[in-house]
Amino acid sequence: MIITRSPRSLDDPGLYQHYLDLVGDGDEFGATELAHALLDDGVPAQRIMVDLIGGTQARVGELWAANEWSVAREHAATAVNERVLAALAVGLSAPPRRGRITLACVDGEWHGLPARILGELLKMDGWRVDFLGASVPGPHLITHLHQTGPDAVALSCMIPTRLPRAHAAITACRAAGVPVIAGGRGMGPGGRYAERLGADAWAGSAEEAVARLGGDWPPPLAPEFPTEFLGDEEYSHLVRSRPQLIDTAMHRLAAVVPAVQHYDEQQLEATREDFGHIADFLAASLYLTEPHIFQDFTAWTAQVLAARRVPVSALRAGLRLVRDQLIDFPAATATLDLALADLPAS
Ligand code: B12
Repeated sequence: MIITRSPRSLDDPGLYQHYLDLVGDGDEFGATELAHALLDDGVPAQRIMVDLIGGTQARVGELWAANEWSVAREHAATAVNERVLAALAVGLSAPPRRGRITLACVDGEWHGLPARILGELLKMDGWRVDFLGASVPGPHLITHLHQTGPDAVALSCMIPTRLPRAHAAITACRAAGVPVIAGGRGMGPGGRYAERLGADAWAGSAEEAVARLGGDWPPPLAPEFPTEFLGDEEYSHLVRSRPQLIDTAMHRLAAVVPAVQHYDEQQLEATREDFGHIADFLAASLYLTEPHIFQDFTAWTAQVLAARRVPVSALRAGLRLVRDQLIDFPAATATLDLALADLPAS
């Protein structure tokens, strides 16, 4: 008897759950086998990479945020996802026929998988890709450009706190005569910050980037760099005073949130990191004069903390401790006030 089975398809929601279970279990073998089986069944590699691997990565992060998965489980699953992507890509690169691209995540940006996926799609489309990895310091990126002379830099920024560094990197790449395509969620809805930071192009997904780079690339270099000045006195003050701001807030926190007196070392460290994120998101908001960058962050942080049984009142108290120290800075206090007004009541 011949047993026939219908080909596996990405339209099957159960398949995503199965793959998530495999990566969540650290089962690299099983996850790779499933990805290869899809390829054998005729699913395009690009779809497996973007929809299955990329989609699952988003889910992995959400499970971490909801406190359903530990950091260790998230890291292990991310590592498996990266390995599956690499295994799937073997033998799929087209011979280089288009040109050479330097692909990097902005300094301080550790969300590396989206850029990796982009790199694989570009290679399949005939680009030679130098992937420099997560968190690439600007000067190293520029040295690499001088050494390799690429046709483009593709810069990934998933988190808005890295936008000031992205701005510096984009400016330096363009000064070196290499056009920049920017992407990643940190670039804002519709990529609106990419243009303000002077990028030559933006794409919202790996496929869009492939199409953009395969079209009329390079775009004519604008005769002048964008002249918009970003990062005023308030931004500079916040960046300079970041260490004292966090120290003072930590010092005063126990007085307003008594539970902090019983925090262990790990909880104190996590709280200190949270104040760091508050300062960095506020700075990014001021840099671009976009208060909603900070509002989005605080709304999301309220959910993350709630999943860890930290009441929203603690976040509110933390924001007020930061506000108290920035009383002479009207844009900063206005941004904090908007975020405070937005938080849920309890
Ligand atoms: C997974 C994840 C993590 C993992 C990262 C694991 C890893 N090593 O990659 C962990 C849990 C460690 C993590 C940590 C943090 N994260 Co996180 N994370 C996510 C999550 C859920 C998924 C990101 C992802 O990989 N998506 C999968 C890819 C494939 O998605 P994609 O965006 O569709 O990718 C496409 C495009 O963006 C585009 N693209 C990407 N790069 C480029 C580049 C170019 C040139 C082009 C053209 C296109 C392009 O092409 C990609 C493929 O089609 C997102 C939320 C989300 N749903 O995206 C939050 C998110 C990015 N994280 C966020 C935050 C705040 C953090 C932390 C600060 C949390 C904390 N308090 O510690 C840290 C910061 C880490 C750091 N410094 O970088 C925020 C960012 C805030 C914001 N307003 O945007 C997000 C948006 C969550 C949220 N608020 O909803 N995170």
